[in-house]
Amino acid sequence: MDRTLAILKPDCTRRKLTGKAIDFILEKGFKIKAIRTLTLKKEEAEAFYAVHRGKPFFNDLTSYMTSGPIFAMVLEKQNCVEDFRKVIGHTDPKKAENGTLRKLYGINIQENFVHGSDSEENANKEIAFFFPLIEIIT
Ligand code: IDP
Ligand code: MG
Repeated sequence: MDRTLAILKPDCTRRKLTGKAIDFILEKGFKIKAIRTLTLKKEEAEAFYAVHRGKPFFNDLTSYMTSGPIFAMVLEKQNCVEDFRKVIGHTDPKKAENGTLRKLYGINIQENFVHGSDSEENANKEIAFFFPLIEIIT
């Protein structure tokens, strides 16, 4: 079964929206195969978002992502990567489709509530970033 890496970002945790986000994700048919909460260190956030190094928002992004606890989750479903990207919506909450997580709860293009892997290849890498294999095998 296909898997993706989801992150409930610090603005979700800070506003105590974790439960609502998890309910929403489960109601959309995703299974949570693994979950953990942690606060990223700066170097960890920089490594996770390495593809964005050099962009104007990189420093703000990694500061924001280290500003408080996050929840990282391995989600499972058919067509998981693509379907979860649909569920979270456009990067910018203002442009996100109605009924998506970012439209419902995102604050702005940076504090946009949730992360979802953008390809199967990246999903595998991002899952391995947060979870040892033993935690996600059934
Ligand atoms: P994605 O999360 O929808 O895949 P990416 O372009 O991969 O979007 O950007 C990663 C994260 O960086 C976004 O989720 C958001 O938190 C932040 N970000 C992206 N573009 C901007 C921007 O133009 N200004 C500030 N933050 C941004
Ligand atoms: Mg991305």
